[in-house]
Amino acid sequence: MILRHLCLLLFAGLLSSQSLAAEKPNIIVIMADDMGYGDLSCYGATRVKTPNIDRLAAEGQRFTSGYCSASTCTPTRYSFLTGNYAFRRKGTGIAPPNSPAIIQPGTETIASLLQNVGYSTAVIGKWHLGLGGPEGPNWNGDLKPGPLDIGFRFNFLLPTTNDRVPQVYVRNHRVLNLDPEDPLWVGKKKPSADHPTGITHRDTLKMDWTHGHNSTIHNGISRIGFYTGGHAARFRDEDLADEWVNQSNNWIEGNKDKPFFLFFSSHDLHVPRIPHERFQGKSPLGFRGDSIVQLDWCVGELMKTLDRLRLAEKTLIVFCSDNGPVMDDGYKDGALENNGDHRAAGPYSGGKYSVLEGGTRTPFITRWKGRVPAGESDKLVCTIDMAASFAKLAGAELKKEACIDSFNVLGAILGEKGATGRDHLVQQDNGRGGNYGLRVGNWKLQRHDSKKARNVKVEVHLTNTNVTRYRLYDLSKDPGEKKNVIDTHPEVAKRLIVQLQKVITDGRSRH
Ligand code: NG6
Ligand code: CA
Repeated sequence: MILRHLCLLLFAGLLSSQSLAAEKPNIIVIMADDMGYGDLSCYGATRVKTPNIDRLAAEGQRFTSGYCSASTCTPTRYSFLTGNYAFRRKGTGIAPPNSPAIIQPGTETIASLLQNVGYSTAVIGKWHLGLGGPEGPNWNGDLKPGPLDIGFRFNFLLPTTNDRVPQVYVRNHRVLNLDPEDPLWVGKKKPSADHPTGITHRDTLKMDWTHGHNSTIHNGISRIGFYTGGHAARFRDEDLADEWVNQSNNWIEGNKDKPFFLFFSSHDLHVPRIPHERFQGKSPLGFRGDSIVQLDWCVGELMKTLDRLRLAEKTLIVFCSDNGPVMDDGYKDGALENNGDHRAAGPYSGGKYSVLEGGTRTPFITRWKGRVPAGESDKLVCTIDMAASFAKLAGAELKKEACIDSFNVLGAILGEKGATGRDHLVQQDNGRGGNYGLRVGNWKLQRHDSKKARNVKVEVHLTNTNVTRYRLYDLSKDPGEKKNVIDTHPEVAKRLIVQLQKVITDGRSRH
């Protein structure tokens, strides 16, 4: 009898995230780039079909209040890895081609937390968090510090983002296939008067630019920044997705015998949107939609690998995005022209670069076969919370001074009954000094600090914040943030203004 009781207790304990013994499943985080809330068929898209991601959602939890922490790439990725809001640190805005490493060795990250408890850890895909010391990346030598110095055991990277130079892979500390006879140079200034650019050779481009993106040409596409050399190391844009999948499959296969953490960091659907030839024309939305189809294929391949290796029941997959959608982000790829009635941000307003919901409320799906029940969740969760949540899941010790804005929302991630999400979330647009959003329940406060937004009509003056401008929305009635209700709810506005300022001033939000 006592034994039966004990067994039952143990069993119940095992099924709850509160259990003392860590479960240590494999963890794969698939992060899409620039994907909006409405870009997947499981989130309501009708003009693009995403059967593989839909299957993930059908077999797991599909969140309706899943967020990334910023509406641009670098700050979201910084926050995802470190568990710290990016607005707390200078230099966390969109990183340029020659950016030094933004996350310093010694910083606790999601990868170091998991590595410390025996996980194999890898990042494959887009990095965009800088490489190298204060002088920037040493492209022809060791690219240190990089992911290997903050908790990853393997990296295979697109160093920045593919509209920025250079188009080379970085495997661990080195540019892959670099011929020392043909050194790689990357810089801000045109290297010679006759260096072909998107301006001088515009008529030769296979995809024209609309703004910026008119410096060095590679693969018929002009980019942000200049580079020369490294020809043997250069890749074709069309092959990126295949490479991420091949590298991931090999790595999973080689690490299947102990728990692993893979950050699969897709470049789809960031510009330049150049899907592989076999995906071109596969959606009626132009290359933007075709890139969604390509990403869906990648997810399907990863799922196949897990099934083949019988790992689906030992692996938690989280699918998320790094910021909301954008149509024209610098190239004429037909995104706008072919968009029709597709609503990339779903019912929300704004998108990439914005603190409106469309900027950060994004697809968020968790699947762990046999462990996470199928269903929909309205719990508030954010990419920044994965650090604390996975620490709990894997039995890693989370020190008070680490991951200071990351909350343990593991119960919500696992779809457990009665679990709660966050009770508030700060959203931001770019690095330090940008604009903010604060969601508390159904209330949404916008705080516009940037000069551009200062001529909005409504002002609430508080002594310590009298240069900022605020707006308030009730998301339960107005998900599109169209009707500013600050005048009719001044007491709510004041409460939220004080709460947001406290998160900023306190220097941390997990206490
Ligand atoms: C902007 C680029 C945009 C994109 C973005 C970063 C211009 C005019 N715009 O500065 O094309 O690269 O940075 O995107 O250059 S992110 O998703 O990586 O944050
Ligand atoms: Ca992005």
